[in-house]
Amino acid sequence: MARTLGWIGLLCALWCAPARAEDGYDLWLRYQRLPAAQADRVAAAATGVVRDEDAAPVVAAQGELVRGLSGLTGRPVAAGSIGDGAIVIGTVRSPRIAALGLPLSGLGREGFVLRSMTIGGRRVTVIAANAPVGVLYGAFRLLRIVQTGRAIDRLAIVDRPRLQLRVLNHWDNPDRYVERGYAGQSLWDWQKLPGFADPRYTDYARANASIGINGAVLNNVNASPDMLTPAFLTRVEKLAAIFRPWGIRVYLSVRFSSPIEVGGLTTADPLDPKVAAWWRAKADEIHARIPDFGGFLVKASSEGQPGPGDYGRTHAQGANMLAAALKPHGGVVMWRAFVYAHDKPEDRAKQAYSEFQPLDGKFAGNVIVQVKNGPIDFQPREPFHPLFGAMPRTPLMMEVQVTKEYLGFATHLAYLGPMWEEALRSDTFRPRRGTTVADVLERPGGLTGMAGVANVGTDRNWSGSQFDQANWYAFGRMAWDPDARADAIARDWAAMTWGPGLADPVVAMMMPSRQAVVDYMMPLGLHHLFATGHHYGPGPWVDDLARADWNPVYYHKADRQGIGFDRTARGSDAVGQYAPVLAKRWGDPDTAPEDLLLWFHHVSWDRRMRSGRTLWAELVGRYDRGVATVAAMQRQWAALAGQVDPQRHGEVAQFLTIQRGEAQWWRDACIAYFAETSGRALPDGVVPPAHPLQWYKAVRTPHAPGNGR
Ligand code: GCV
Repeated sequence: MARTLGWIGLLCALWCAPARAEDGYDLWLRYQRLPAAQADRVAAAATGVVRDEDAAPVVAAQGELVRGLSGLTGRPVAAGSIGDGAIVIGTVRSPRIAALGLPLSGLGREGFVLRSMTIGGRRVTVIAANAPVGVLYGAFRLLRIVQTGRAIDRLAIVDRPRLQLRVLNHWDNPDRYVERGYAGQSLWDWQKLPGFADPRYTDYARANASIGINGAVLNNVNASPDMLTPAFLTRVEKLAAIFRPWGIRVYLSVRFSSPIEVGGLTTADPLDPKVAAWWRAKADEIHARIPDFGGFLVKASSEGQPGPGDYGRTHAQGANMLAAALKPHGGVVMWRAFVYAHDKPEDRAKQAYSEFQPLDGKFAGNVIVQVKNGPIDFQPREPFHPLFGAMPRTPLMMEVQVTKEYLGFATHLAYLGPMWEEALRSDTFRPRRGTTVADVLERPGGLTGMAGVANVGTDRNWSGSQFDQANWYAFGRMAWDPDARADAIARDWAAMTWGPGLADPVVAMMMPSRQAVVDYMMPLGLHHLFATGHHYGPGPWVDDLARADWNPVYYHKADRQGIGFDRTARGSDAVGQYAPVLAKRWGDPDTAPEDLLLWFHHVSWDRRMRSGRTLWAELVGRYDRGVATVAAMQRQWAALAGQVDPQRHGEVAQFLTIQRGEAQWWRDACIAYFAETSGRALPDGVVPPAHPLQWYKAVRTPHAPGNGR
């Protein structure tokens, strides 16, 4: 029997393994040849790609279809004329498309119709839109359908994005250092720009367009004023030109004090007419170079960044001044609500709400407030941010972190789709039950959007790991449709990235992976237990940092009696920032979800949990469950050897080994610390940490990347 299996394995290695080595550069756009029968079916329905318009996105759509379908069918699919199997693409400007009377009204610039139909007796597939970029999105949808093994002969798809601004925020510095980046250097090679147009810029834009991302903020929110100097703007102009055919606008993060640093003024007071005039002139200068420039992203009066607060002005006054400068050109301001100040004694989780909620309705029409998914800072699990639903007269966009600053960096496999789905589907109960965060983002009549802090860099695989590509992919898909399901997205990504036949086992690894990180790092609502600065590895004991709210002990408040942050009315009352139904539910430890228990409550170690275990036993059990899930992922991946190209398989296998070791490190360090703090013995049968607590406290990781600077 073992011998037979050995032969089958060998044959499979010879026949099933893809022919060429892969390094992940091609992302989910690999366009590898389909199995023969399927390739034949697609080839019959895709004989050529026909267009009669020259707009750059339509040309790009044709090129991508030719490239993709040729690869997938293994036969040359060329630009062609209308015949059986033609793919006819275009906008309503094309008489041929206009004559079809397709249901394009209400689809805006970016929506599309994808339909199998007959033109002049020929069976064709039509991709039609109101504007060229819609055609491009329709082309990528058709390719996705083919890549995931679905049929294309009876298509009747009408779609459009649900949010307007779907942007990647790059935290890239001018020297190419990426803050919280785990995938190499910044993609933007400022030294070689504008002379050298690295082909990678086009591939970046293609990848974004394939998932509907339509904006890129090129630089870090901790912004250098240099970005606004002509030397950089010439280079930004070049990138904008490369991205334009792919429907991507560029944006810049701006430093609020730039009028002083770059403009030579003595103030950046938003109410000073000279300051407003400087920003108007700067916006004019940028738009003269880049007519479709998207606008500014601003981190102000937060974590030491300058802002309107320096002059006693509000965030609305600061944002509106910039908005006025951009308005004549159609630009927008994305103003971040991630603010907290060291001189405020208020619970950090409350500060953004306290500062922004009273400003509801005070922002100009081309301002959108960018709110992180949770009230602290991209932790493995947070409740949704209380500002969602609490500013009904202000457009809000959600900011998520695609790069995994707090989820193990690039080496830990953690699919973030379920985390974002959890936030987007949260019921805000504002103004009424059933109003989810996704509904709040879609608020009609103003700007809408979602931003993701990018995880890409110069690594060949773009994201630092093969599986982190899935987070880039999922971000785009959820920004397009905030009600999209994480598992369906994972399935598409897995089929395109690893092959349709591997979707099931790969999705089975991905779906529990984020909860695994929660479990082995900070279960039951614990948060911010990270070692100092780089946020790599455990540091629940840290209590010596300058600001109270940078210290893990501030967040877990563990002592002999119990653990957790009391955010009820008896404590900081952060729970009071939510709708009354939620404040009541979450404010009672008996009705709060156990996954958020220690976020909102300080409870006894002996508290009886729903499992029947004490809190202490439950906590230890969760840590063990996290490690066990990683061990299971290792086994699942090992079973795919021979079905995945060796290079990518080997890379993932090695990363899983690292993750397994680090999950154990987290589990052991946290259990050792909480055992000592609580004075409790380990529950029966639990394997003790490998080392005493002092050993974990002494661990130093000077090589950990991505630290702020
Ligand atoms: C860009 C966290 C990160 C910082 C980041 C900040 C922000 O504090 O650790 O690196 O700064 O969030 O979102 O502005």
